[in-house]
Amino acid sequence: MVFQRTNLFQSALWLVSALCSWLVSSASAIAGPLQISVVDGEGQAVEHAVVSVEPAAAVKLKPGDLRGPFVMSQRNIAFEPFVLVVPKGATVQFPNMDRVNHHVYSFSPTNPFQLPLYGRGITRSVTFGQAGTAALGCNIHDKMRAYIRVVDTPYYAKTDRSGVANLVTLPDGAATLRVWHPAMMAQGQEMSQSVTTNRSGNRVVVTIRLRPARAGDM
Ligand SMILES: [Cu+2]
Repeated sequence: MVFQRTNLFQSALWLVSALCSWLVSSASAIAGPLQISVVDGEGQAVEHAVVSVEPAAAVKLKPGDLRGPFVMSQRNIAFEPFVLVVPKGATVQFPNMDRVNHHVYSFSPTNPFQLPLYGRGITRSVTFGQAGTAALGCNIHDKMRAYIRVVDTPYYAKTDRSGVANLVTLPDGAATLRVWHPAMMAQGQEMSQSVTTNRSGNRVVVTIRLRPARAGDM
């Protein structure tokens, strides 16, 4: 009899805790999609812009956010992709798909590193523990350029050829939207503005100023 009573008590306790967690999860509602269009001074779509959203209520990156894979390949004597965005703490793989050797480096204050000469089929990796931007180069091939943007939020995306980036799930409420582009004429090549996310979704158009393109820049 005593055993049964304990059982009943435990079931009641479980019900109460389930109810509590349901209440908590419905309080921090998930907002609808946020679509960000990035254009330049002439209204032209800007590709390769990284957009990231930092909710007003601070969000911590979870182990699942760092799962990846995050890959910066070397193929046809070029980095691929040109811009990679990863969450802080992510490990990026650098596979060499070329017949020639590469020596990948970044001298940026954010996560400086060097991967001494390595050849076809070999993958090296680097963990990016600091938010910011790493400009990549190769000691052998001067033309090889790419960027790794490290963000301190799980909510990020990159603009496509039509200058559009979509963030599908966001916490509801006020947030800071950051836009970064390697050629942006602004301190740290980034700008920020306030946005509000809500269930019905939102669209934001961001205009940025780009420095004039030089051969080999992009
Ligand atoms: Cu190289």
